[in-house]
Amino acid sequence: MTGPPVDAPLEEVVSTDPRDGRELGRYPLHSAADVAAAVTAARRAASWWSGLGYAARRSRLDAWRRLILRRVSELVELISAETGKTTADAQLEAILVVDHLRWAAAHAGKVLRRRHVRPGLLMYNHSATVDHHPLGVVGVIGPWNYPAFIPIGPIAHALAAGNTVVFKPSEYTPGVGKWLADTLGEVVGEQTVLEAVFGFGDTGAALCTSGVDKVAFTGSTSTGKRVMAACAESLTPVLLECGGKDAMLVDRDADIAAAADAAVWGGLSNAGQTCVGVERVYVHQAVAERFTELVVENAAALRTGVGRDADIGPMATREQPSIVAEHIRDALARGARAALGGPDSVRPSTVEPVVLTEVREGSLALTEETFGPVIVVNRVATMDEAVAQANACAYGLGAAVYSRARGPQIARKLRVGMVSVNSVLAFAGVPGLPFGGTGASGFGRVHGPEGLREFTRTQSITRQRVRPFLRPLSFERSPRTMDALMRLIRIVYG
Ligand code: TXE
Repeated sequence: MTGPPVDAPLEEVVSTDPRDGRELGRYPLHSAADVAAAVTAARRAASWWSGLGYAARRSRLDAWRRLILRRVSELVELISAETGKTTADAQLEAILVVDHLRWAAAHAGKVLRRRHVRPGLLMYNHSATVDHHPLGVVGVIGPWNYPAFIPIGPIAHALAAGNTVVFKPSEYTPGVGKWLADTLGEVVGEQTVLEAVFGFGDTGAALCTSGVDKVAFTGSTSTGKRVMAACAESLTPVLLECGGKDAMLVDRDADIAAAADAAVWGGLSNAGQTCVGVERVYVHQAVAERFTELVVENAAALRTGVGRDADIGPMATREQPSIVAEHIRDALARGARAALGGPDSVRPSTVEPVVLTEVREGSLALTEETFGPVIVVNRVATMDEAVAQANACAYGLGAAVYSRARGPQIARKLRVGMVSVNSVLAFAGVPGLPFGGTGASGFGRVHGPEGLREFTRTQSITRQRVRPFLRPLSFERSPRTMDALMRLIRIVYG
């Protein structure tokens, strides 16, 4: 569980700017009783919201999107202030927010509408339909690295599917959480369909046991396990997005300059604090030297700092630099080489780019999420070796493959939820694509049709249209009936 960002009195969450330590705002620390009250209110609003239907919800969510766009500079400024990320990174985040919100609102009706299913031979006399009902109230627990983009996935999809949401933003980014809830409140005035609750781990834990109908969590794997354990008590379903250790694979026929550019951006943008950021690169030995040179050259040219002209901003939390430093020290102690930077690159709030090569198996930089501007570049003899090494990791979130001839072929061998071929992170920008991982990266999907269905209860209904000729579902069935059915099945399916 994380501690307060500053030495705050316990009844408040204090948000500060990692660039200069300036206080940005104070938010009430919500107790378990406050969370329960928010969930009760959300449950009242849920029947009204689900009763509106897809078209009316869509028009309200579209109005929210337009409001966000009108005031997008506010959102960008707030994201930058609470996370320290550069304006360009915050703008990209805001663009993704709007795009995913638009998609969820536009597609919920199509994806979730009643579907007819062929009844099959045995039940030929029935009609069969599938409905997707909203669950009711969804609890969303958000992280600090993308305080708007990550939670908007479950929030937009849950709302579009007809649920209401109680959202606990990270204690580092309560202001963004409040801004999202307030702006939606401005366009949906009748009832509160998105309520923000503030606090640390205890508030998140209270949300898990508050009686919500599902919890969508993004954060560390260790906290994800605690969330799942808390939800197990009441069989509350969970969706867990628990981070990654994403690999990029670079084949000998790849566009090396493009791959190096992508590795540097994918690994270092947002100061490396991206769950689908590039943390490890496996590059074919035939091109490894050239690739590594370019990565080092490109990374060395970036400006790190707290100023507005920086390419890499400060780390978003006080804890993160020490985790990054530990991973660098551990890799070097086990025999890795620092091709750029090293332990001295880690300052109290900023971390300059670090490129490590020849990192040995078992090093923390290969097994644990570093979540900092550190790129591991290891060479491999074949792409099969690259795939094996990429897969030899507990995490399985995303990956990237650079290859002119064999990109998708290599991608399909990776045990991850998403892959970008000849680009990085592109899958996160396609709203129709489900987003999520496997293994220690969690399970469940946000975005795309799967992301909408996550927040629904599937109900199957059969309706008998005519009385059957044979009646297998009755004690009145005779041995002759069953024999006739057996014969029929053999003829048709045999
Ligand atoms: O996350 P936590 P932290 C990874 C990253 C980072 C590490 C630690 O590697 O170094 O996690 O970050 C709430 N019940 N990622 O400690 O604790 C908490 O208040 C319910 C990856 O900041 O997992 C916050 O809102 N909720 C990741 C949220 O969980 C609880 C993004 C996440 O916090 C809780 C963030 C509890 N018992 C960190 N304890 C990504 N992949 O995007 C805490 N929380």
